[in-house]
Amino acid sequence: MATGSWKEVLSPALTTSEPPPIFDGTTRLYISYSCPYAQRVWITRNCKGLQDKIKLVPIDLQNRPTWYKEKVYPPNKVPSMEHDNEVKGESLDLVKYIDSNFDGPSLFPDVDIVYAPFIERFQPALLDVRKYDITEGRPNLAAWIEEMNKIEAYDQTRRDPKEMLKPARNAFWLISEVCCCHESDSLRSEFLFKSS
Ligand SMILES: N[C@@H](CCC(=O)N[C@@H](CS)C(=O)NCC(=O)O)C(=O)O
Repeated sequence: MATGSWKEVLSPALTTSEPPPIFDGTTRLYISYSCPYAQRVWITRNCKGLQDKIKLVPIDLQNRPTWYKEKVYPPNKVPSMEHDNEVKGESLDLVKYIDSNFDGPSLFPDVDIVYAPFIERFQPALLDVRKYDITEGRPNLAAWIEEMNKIEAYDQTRRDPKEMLKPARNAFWLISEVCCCHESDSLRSEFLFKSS
């Protein structure tokens, strides 16, 4: 796995600004800093040491530029990647595509790193909302998380855990509201208060 001790300077997420010069030969990875699907492709790029070959283009999903859907990726989701005059999507396909079409150490079959962005979000969210520690009684999982956190190519993509909590709280609140609408108090308590 390629490593490097330098920290990439990340540009602010694009909103309504002008689009980049699409199909000018630059390989661009369109991501959102908060998206775990995009993050797994971003980690792949870093693991293979492709920071100079694949340019990151961060998009603000809450205030998405119209050119992204119109000119880059009609499904309007991240991640997507512009390479060889084509734009491809779907995170797992992109992980495989980068692994087989670019230089750098091969990630397969050891692709645990694609799960890390999800654990990174579930762990603090469950701890915060349900006071549930997913690592308690699971030493293998705890060791796995510890190993993942040592990977610099991953570390560079991680966000402040506090940033992850707001969407998680909203999601739990939504579940709570849905259960209330269906007068399902027992379901609601199951979701929200079981372990608190
Ligand atoms: N199956 C897709 C999922 C990508 C996805 O859902 N991305 C979210 C952000 S995490 C997105 O772009 N959502 C925007 C939308 O659905 O409008 C993948 O693996 O790449």
